[in-house]
Amino acid sequence: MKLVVANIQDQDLETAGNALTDRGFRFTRIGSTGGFLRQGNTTLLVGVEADQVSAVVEILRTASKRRQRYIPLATGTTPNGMTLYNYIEVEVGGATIFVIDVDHFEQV
Ligand code: 2BA
Repeated sequence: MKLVVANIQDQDLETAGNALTDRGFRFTRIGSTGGFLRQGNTTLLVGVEADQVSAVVEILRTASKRRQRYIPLATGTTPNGMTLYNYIEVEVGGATIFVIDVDHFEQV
């Protein structure tokens, strides 16, 4: 058995979740925060048999969109002490996916 750990953007959660449910995959969603942007995102945990991993990855690939984010970068200060910012563009997504071997699984 495998555990697919997937980080997706919150905006893609409904599409991804519906597609996984429609195909009969069970999953847990966890609210998470990206370390770089410090903005909310979602982590999905999907437990599947090894031969189903590619189907899950394909669903996530289809559901997850790439988007632009803009983050402030301090570039200096004005004479009266106000901080000046420039915004830099960062591309986020689709999905960041890890596939982990599961040593043991049971529901009691
Ligand atoms: P964040 O850490 O907030 O990163 C958001 C986006 O910022 C990243 O998009 C990437 O384009 C950029 N970024 C991240 N770290 C950077 C750095 N040190 N320098 C320049 N740009 C940087 P994605 O790569 O699509 O990642 C989206 C989210 O997926 C991440 O949000 C994080 O929550 C998760 N993630 C990505 N790679 C990961 C990893 N190796 N381990 C754990 N989580 C990861």
